[in-house]
Formats: sequence, C-alpha cells, structure tokens
Amino acid sequence: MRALTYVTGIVLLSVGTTAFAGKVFDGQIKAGSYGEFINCAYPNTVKLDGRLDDLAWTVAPWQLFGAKDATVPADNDADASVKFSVCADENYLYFAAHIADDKVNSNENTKCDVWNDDSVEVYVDMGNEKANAYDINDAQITIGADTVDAKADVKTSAGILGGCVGITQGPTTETIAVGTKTNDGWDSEVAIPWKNAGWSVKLKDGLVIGFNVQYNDDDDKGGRDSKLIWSAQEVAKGEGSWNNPSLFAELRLTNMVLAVSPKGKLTSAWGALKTTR
Ligand SMILES: [Ca+2]
Ligand SMILES: [Ca+2]
Ligand SMILES: [Ca+2]
Ligand SMILES: [Ca+2]
Repeated sequence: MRALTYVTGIVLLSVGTTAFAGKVFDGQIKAGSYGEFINCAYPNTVKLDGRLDDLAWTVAPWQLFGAKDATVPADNDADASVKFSVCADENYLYFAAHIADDKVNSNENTKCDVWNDDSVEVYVDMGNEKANAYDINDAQITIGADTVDAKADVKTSAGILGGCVGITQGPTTETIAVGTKTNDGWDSEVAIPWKNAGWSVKLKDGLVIGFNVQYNDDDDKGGRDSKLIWSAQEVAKGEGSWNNPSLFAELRLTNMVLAVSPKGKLTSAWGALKTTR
C-alpha cells in the first residue's frame, strides 16, 4: 500500500498544474474528450453478469476519473477511482465500471439511500435538453455495491437501485445492474433500456445524449466519505447533477461493430488497450 501511494504521488507531481487527473483509453474507436464526452459504439451486446470479460469491453474505449476528480476528493486512486466504458445495442445502453475501492461497504444504506454506501451513479439526459431541472427523460441511477452477485433482472435491480429524484426515478427506469468483487474493489455491469415509461430513443450514428458518472466512496460506515465526478464542468461548478442535467457531460453514439479482425485475430487496438490496463 505504501508503494502504491508513492507511485500515485509521482503521477500527481508529473501532471503539475493539470486540472484533472482523469485519463482516456482509446479502443477500436476513440474514447472522446475527458470529462466532456465519451464515444459509444453500437450495435454491440454484452452478457450482463457483472464480469467485464466480454469482447466488447476489451475493445471499447474507456475513461478513468480518479480520487482528485471530485468535489469531495478521496485519498488516492486506490482509495477510490473509476474506469468506465459504454457500448449499446438496439435494446440497451450498456455501462461497465472497474471500481478501485480499498474498503467495499454495502447494506448499511439501501435503496433510495444507497448513495451513502459505496455506489456508482449513472446520469442520463436522453433528450440532451440540458435543462436546469429534471424532465421525464432525465434520470439518476445509483448502483450500490449491494448489486454484487445480485440476480441480473429488472425486478431484482428495481428493489436495490437508488436515484429517487425527478420524474423517471432510478429504480423505475427498468435498469438491470449486477456486480462482482475484485482484488482492488468491485466491477459493475449495467443495462439501461432505450425505451421505458420516461423515454424512447432510436439509435442513430452521431446521436448525443447527456451522460455523467459519479462515485460515492464510504469506507467507515455512516455517510459517504468522498464524491468523485467524471463531468469536468460539474467538478468546476460544484456538485448538482442529482437535480440539474445541465451539469452532465455527453455520450456520442457511433455505428461500429467492435469485433475481431477478418483473420480472426484480435486487432492491434485491443493489444494496445491491454497493455495500458
Ligand atoms: Ca459481462
Ligand atoms: Ca475507499
Ligand atoms: Ca432531458
Ligand atoms: Ca468504500
């Protein structure tokens, strides 16, 4: 742990006055601009089992927000950081997160209060209106570590998820979420439907939706300890995505099947990504 802290310190020194510690990892498509937008390739499907070993996740672009990309920072990236990716098929927007968290804490605060336990939050503005208040196509979906090893179906997830704000509340979005424990934290794999009571989205190359990701780290029970945020403008202006979609960043859809090369070998992009992970 001491060695890890030392390495993190060196990294922070080396970036000097750079405002954000976040990183992007290009895959078969470019990852986008850190804290501003992420590219999302479709049609690509993953098996929703909390394991991020699907082909799509190995070649998709990823972005990482760290301990200092926050309104309430964590100690270092081993304490809390999130590397996430997205892809989509005609039914779902898929979200994957590899979460580094030195103490995974769950089942103290549940359902609408799960934001006080370890939880990753996904925000969507399906119409990308960027309004100052939630409309029917905006949602906060809070996915607690209590989704680890949960059954991957709508009914189970609806009984676990938080995000009880606005009109289309997180637990009613028909989102499915399942996680797994890892050596340095937990992984989360999530499917958000393109069609539900709040919105109906038809996939189109170049379509942009409002999108944001956050992490609540709780290591010592009670309330959360830190608040990590991907959207760069929200970090700058102060936390508020839970009631203000204009603070979200964006997700851009790109029509591209993420796949192996015609020769049946994984592309060089996958090799490059593998070495950076
Ligand atoms: Ca999977
Ligand atoms: Ca932690
Ligand atoms: Ca909206
Ligand atoms: Ca924690």
